[in-house]
Amino acid sequence: YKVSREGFERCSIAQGRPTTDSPTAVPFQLDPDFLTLGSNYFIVNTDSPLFRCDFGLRINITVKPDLCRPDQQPGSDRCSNRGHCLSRRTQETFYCECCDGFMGQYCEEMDGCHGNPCENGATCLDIEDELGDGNFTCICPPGYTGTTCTDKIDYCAESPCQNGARCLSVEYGPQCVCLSGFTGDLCQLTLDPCDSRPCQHQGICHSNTTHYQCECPPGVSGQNCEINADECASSPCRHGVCVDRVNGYQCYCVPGFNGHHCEHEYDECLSDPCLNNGACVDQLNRFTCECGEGYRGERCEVKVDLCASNPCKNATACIDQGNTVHCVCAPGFTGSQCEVQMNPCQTQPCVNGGTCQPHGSEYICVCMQGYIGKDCTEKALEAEGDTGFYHSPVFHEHMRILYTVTGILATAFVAVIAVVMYGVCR
Ligand SMILES: [Ca+2]
Ligand SMILES: [Ca+2]
Repeated sequence: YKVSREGFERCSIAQGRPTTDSPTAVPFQLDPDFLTLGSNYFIVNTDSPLFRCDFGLRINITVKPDLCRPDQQPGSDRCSNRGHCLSRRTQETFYCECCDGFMGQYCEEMDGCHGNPCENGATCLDIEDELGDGNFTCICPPGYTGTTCTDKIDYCAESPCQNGARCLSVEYGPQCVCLSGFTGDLCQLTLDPCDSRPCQHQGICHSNTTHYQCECPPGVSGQNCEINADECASSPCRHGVCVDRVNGYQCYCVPGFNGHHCEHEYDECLSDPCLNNGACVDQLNRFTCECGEGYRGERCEVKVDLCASNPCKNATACIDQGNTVHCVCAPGFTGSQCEVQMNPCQTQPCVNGGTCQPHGSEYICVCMQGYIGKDCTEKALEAEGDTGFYHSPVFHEHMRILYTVTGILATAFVAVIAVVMYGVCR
């Protein structure tokens, strides 16, 4: 049965068509009408359990076209008898594999380039012709000519170089070696001696056909203005590096100096860099600050606590006023650091001829006769008058209390008597 590919793979003849009346005939024969180009699938059908198709009674016949001879010449030789007609499993047709020296689909053409007839690296091209002759053409590399490129071309044969130049025939053409004063590919041009710009340092070139002369700018000399006078020779830069120019020089100052000759020392204090009233001192390429008491740092920017070292000796408070310290002294002391103990008698507190005697931070007045009180300001009572004795302030204080108490008691006594008398008389 001729079946479809699907039927072939499933071993089914359901869609098949019978190919012969006797499927078990040996040898198995197929009518060519059943075969078409490409794959043809067949299954042998039989009722015998020994010949089931799963035992391998399936046939796949591939039909390939024969491309080994022209269609219009069915009786002609395959591959013109100059090659083999063959096909490989993966190829879909039969084709010609030509013998050496032949080419074309049917090997009908002689390969004119067989054996590589072109020389000197030339490229060979076969010429197709009906006669099948081995004709070819060579494409020569530069510098070669002839049928097989064997001849070297002489580019100097026609003397292309002018003005007495020597000619060299090289790969791509003539090469001319010009005599002095000429230029161009063929030395056909006259050379201007100024074309090579011989004058240096902006010198101006003047020429006739063979000679030139340079007109040099100020500061340079020599035939080609090549000598640049050294204007730095006199060391004009006082604090800097001198660089020679044409007809001049330039000074590059070291840090801290300016001016055309680096003669000015720059004042780094101009910007007032020191803080907190620090004094600026101009130096070479820098400044220093002399800070007042109470500040430090490169720019006097750091505050120092002036009270930290306890400068005040006998004080109740220390006040940091920036550059100075103010000490608030305890009573009895003076001086900028309260270091001086005051004399309590300095103010002469004892009056009426009294004598002052220091007693620590206090004083005691020794009064003249007839005076009492801390500062001898009170007059003594008459009763005590001419005893010629003087009392200390403490004694006077006791006496005053005694008098006061006595007075109060006397007044109370008189009042009691008066009350009693008043009651009795009623
Ligand atoms: Ca110079
Ligand atoms: Ca300076």
